[in-house]
Amino acid sequence: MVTEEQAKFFDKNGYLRYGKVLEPSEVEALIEGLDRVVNIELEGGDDSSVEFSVGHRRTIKETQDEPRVLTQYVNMWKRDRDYEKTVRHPLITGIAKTLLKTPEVRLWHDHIISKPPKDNGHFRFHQDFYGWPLSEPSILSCWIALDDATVENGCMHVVPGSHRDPCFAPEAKKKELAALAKDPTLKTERVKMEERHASFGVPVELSTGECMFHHCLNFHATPQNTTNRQRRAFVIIFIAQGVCFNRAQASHHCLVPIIEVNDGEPLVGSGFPVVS
Ligand SMILES: O=C(O)CCC(=O)C(=O)O
Repeated sequence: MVTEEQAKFFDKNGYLRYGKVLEPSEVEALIEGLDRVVNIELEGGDDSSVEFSVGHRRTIKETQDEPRVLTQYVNMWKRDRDYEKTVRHPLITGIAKTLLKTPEVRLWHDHIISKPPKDNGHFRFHQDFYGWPLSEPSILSCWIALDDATVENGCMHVVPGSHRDPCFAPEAKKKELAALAKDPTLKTERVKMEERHASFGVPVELSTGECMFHHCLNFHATPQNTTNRQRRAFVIIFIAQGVCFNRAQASHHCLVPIIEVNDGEPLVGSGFPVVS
């Protein structure tokens, strides 16, 4: 499933280019499910859960005001059986448990992230953790290519080891926020990283059906898709046992309204199922 060497690589570098996890027929089923959801969204959308409207256009405009940095469809597992099967995929969840060193993994959320030709931009370096209302960085993402992902069409670029760099750790972030509140022009290491082009990172090219994992404190970015092909990925975010709701870190996150536990309590509930 995952070798000791792969687990060590992940610990040291904060990412792992794993390889094939889905068969072509499984990818095809996911693409069909996505097309169906996109059509529903373009015909007015499904508002049966708050996050379904997030991250994408619900109308096709003749001229786009601004290219979207990325196009997103959150919690596909609630909308399509094949996606639900994929978030519980034994190989994927088994690797996630090993890399997170946890007896069980819970789903934080999944999403399709796509860079459609002619409507996408450069997604700058960031660490996922600080965008989520969660208590500790025992979280990882599995990024599955639904199209061949290359440098030209905006594959993932990672900064190896950045997840262990004390400059970018939660304690440093707190101090930095306080310093930036006093002087918003401060050029901290984080600000410098955020301003770098994706090419600063290591590209992780993948073929359709292959995946990579990244730690939630690992800096990553994706460049613009400069081709005429789609670049679609299905991303599953797993949390280790015991991660709690931490509202203050990202109080406006789209999933906050469906969190049923109190602030500070372990995140549980039907919206965040244990998947292995
Ligand atoms: O797929 C992309 O373009 C960005 C993905 C990303 O930032 C993530 O999965 O955390």
